Amino acid sequence: MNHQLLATPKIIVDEPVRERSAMLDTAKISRDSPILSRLVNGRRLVYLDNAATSQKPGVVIDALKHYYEYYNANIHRGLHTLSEEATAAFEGVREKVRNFIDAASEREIIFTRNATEAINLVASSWGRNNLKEGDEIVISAMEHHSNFVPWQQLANEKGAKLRFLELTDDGQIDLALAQNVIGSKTKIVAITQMSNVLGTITPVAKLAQMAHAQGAVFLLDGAQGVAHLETSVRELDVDFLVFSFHKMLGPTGVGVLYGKEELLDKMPPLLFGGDMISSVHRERTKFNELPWKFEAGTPNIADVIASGAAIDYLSELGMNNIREHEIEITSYALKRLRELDDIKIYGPADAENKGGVISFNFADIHPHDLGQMLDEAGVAIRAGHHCCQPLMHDLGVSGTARASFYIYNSKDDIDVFISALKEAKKVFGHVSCR
Ligand code: C6P
Repeated sequence: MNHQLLATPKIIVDEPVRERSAMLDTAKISRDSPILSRLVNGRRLVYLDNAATSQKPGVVIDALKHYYEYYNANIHRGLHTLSEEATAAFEGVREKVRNFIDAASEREIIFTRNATEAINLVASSWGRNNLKEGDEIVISAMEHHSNFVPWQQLANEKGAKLRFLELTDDGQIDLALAQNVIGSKTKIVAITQMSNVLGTITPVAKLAQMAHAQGAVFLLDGAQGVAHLETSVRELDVDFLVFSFHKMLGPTGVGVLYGKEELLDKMPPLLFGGDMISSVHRERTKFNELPWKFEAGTPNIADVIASGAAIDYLSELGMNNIREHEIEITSYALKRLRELDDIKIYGPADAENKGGVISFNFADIHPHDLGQMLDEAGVAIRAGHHCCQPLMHDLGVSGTARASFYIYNSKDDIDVFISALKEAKKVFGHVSCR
């Protein structure tokens, strides 16, 4: 075992210089997440890998600890105090989620392990029961593998066709071409709310309308979007929405499937066992009502409860303020990146059309090398194909470097990031001269 990895991280004593953005007090928000005051390779951590997962405020960590220390029990089962308290806290989060995404009923909120599991649930349960040979499934050319492979596999199994919404040169969904793709054979349109590579924010309401006009259902992959954009399932009129809490300040291991009640009602359960039944006989089983019909076995009680603390934290900041802050930070980062020579930035040019995600290649440095060099400067980014290999193929690259921002990032973080890029270029320039 590598004990170095387990060593207690050094904590910064001096408060880092952080500029307050117009919308959010990034200095205070940074102090709220203990991990953001650690050192990495002797430097202040500048965490720019938020599209992969977000850091957690103390209130979320405390909610986890409080559950285990004070009322740890299984839910929906016991009649004792601890079980009743745990059940109330768990079901209370379902109501918070309903309110956060503006769903009509708690019956429409199903807890899963992550967004991926939620998409697989729809593909397996709804898909297997509603698709036949010759039907069409429409996704876009920038989907994450989690919103790609389940549909590809379902299409193969059913003899259905997987079709694609193509992108314009600046990484937006080409709506003119979409008219030719979403047609009478389309049974489901499944699209990301925000690309995890290009940052593109998609025209969800318009696409949902186009799907409904053809009698198709619409699934929104909100894995990137829900953490950053105020999202109302009723305003957007989406049939399914999926997302993961770990990208929105919550713990890992909790995802959500929202589905319109009339659709969920008709779908068979995916997993069978405890909690998802209403009565069991030797020959037959009557399933539980929504949402528990889809939640077999003991759920991730502690992490769901802590996810409620994440919703409270985000709601207090205000989703509109979060969006405004991200536009400000992303505009600044785009401006500073464009000052560099040899940079290729992918996706929409304007921060108004994208979330806080910037993919780029720089000075012929392999994205993995760049990631390592930046790590030495304490800057965490992601490099690679970002689980979007078909998009990488379309872009003509094997991978990109990606910086992604959230509520605690400041312009000061961007300046450190840009300096680290300049330093990397100096080092790699020397290496290639040898
Ligand atoms: N993207 C990234 O670094 P899960 O793993 O189930 O929580 O989320 C899957 C997923 C689905 N859709 C989109 C658009 C996503 O970005 C992700 C996760 C991370 O880009 C991890 S690969």
